[in-house]
Amino acid sequence: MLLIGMFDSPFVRRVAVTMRLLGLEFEHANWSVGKDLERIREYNPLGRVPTLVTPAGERLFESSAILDWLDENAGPERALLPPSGPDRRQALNLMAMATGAAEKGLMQLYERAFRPEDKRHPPWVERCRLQMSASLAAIDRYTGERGASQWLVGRRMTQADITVTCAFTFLNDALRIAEDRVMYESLATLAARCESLPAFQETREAFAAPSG
Ligand SMILES: N[C@@H](CCC(=O)N[C@@H](CS)C(=O)NCC(=O)O)C(=O)O
Repeated sequence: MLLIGMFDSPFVRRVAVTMRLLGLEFEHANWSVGKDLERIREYNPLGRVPTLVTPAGERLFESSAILDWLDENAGPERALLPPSGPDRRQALNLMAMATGAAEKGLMQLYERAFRPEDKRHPPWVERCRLQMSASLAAIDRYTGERGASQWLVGRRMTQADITVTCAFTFLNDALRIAEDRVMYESLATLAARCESLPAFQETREAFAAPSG
């Protein structure tokens, strides 16, 4: 199996952590969306990561589609997303807020990485920052109400914990939201607990801004 994309991407990382937790071996193509775009495009016409090449040679795009395939192969007992009902809906909502916050963070970073200074639009960056912060605050509130020593959904770690942690760590690294950390205390506690586990430590990579 080949996983394409750097672990400083929260989308690539949530796939890598999931594969580690499921005990799946994979080769890692540590390619940057900046300098390795053409190589990535040979596998994915959109030039995006993560892209996964399965043992059968299928190419899978989009982290959610890759996670869906990994869960299907893991079987119902080991799948990381709850199978149905309120737990599944809650996990999907938390994951949508976390990936949405990460996307809004990326848009702020791409404004700097890919646009010349005179083409940047501060109101757009501010809008993204607000959306990102509101989403993180909602996850933090939920985590606090649930109790930061618990998993986010049910009684074991699920994809919600993995995705929320990968998004939070990425945003802390890339945008220094740690300055606001007091706003996200419960979320930070949960993320620190996850980050101490081997599957997270083995896939930790400091953020490197892409250059266009
Ligand atoms: N919705 C996608 C988002 C993936 C994504 O935005 N990946 C970034 C890296 S963090 C990327 O490939 N950026 C290059 C581009 O979109 O041009 C997913 O979940 O896989």
